[in-house]
Amino acid sequence: MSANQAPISAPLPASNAGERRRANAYDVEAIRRDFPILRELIHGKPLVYLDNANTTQKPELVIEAEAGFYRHDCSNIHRAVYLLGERATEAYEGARRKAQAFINAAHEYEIIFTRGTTEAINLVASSFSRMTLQPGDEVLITGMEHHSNIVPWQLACESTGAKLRVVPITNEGEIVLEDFERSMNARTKLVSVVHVSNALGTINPVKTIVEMAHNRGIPVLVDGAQSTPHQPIDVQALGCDFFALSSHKMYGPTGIGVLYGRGELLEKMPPYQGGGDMISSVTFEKTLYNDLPYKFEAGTPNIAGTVAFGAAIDYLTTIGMDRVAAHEATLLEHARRLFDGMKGIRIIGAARERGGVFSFMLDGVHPHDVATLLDAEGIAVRAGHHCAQPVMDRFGVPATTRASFGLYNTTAEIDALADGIEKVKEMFR
Ligand code: C6P
Repeated sequence: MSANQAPISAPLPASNAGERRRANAYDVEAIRRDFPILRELIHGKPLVYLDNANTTQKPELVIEAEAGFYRHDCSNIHRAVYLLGERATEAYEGARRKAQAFINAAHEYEIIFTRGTTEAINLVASSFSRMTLQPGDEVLITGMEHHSNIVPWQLACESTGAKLRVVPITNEGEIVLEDFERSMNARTKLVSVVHVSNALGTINPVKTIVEMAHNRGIPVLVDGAQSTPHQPIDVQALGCDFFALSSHKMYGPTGIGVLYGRGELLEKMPPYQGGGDMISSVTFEKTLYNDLPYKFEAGTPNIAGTVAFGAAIDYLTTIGMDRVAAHEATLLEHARRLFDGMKGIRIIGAARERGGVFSFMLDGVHPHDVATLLDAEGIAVRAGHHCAQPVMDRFGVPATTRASFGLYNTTAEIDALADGIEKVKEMFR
């Protein structure tokens, strides 16, 4: 134990964790013991980590899976005939099957590994657009998108002459479905919409949006960066054509994520990048491309990260996403009771359906000062525009302070946040 760590009982071995979860009700203290960083002291105080929308902390078994790959199985994939190569390939492809099961994709080949949500959206914006968009066509997004679901479409529109169209959001931070319906027309070639807003917490009715778009024959991409870590995802039930997610928001490593795509669309789409592994044969005259999913996975990927992402999926599956969702709903309810009606605070975003994201402004205090003062209390929250500048513009603020919850947070930590906010208010009185 380092000098920066608070003494707590040792984590149970990973092999016991599953048994423990199945046997017991949601045991947040046992879950916390799986995360070594939660024993860190920050400025001498216990860490209260409330920046889960930004990235999540990693359980011991994910850290061990990544280290274990390098210790025992390190080799490149899909090309070595020796045993290590076989083990590495099996571990990598095993993670693909885990991701497939986790989001209930119909086929393994519909899971494309990318660096994360951003690259997954860029892949579609680049490849699907080259195949589809003509001058005058439209791509439809909403006013609450992350920059990762805006800029790739601006680039695609610039290179094809298509137009980006935006469905506005209300003062509550919701989209009005009738506006959505009205914004689609014969030129709309793709709808790309965030499932859960990282800046407002709004949960969008993506199943309904998919139905509305499909009635007009328009495919739909769902940005699932902020939904996948918090609720069960079933891409077949949602009916979407593409779904993007990031491992690092799901208690897995950075630099790995997934683009789910419906097989028949992926089959038709041209490659995104060229290089090793995405080919079946190359001559100077002509290259034939590999089958799915490899057609979209050029070059040596983040193998160890992918294997550890598989371990993170196992971890979430063992706990159960429905139980994660139920736990986080109690956190949200607790936070609502504390913050709704608190003096001197303005909550940005009041959607009826929302996840565990609290964006707020304190009267007369800059969000960065709020976050810095909370850090002195050991509380980690994010301040800034959250890569959603159009949302900030919509609400007339330059930035917000944002607390976002994860599966290991407790109501006591939300109380600590409320106490911290009171202290900040006191200092600026
Ligand atoms: N939002 C946040 O603090 P990447 O970086 O590719 O893993 O995820 C990008 C992304 C895409 N869509 C949404 C809705 C997101 O929230 C994010 C990442 C982080 O809110 C970092 S800006």
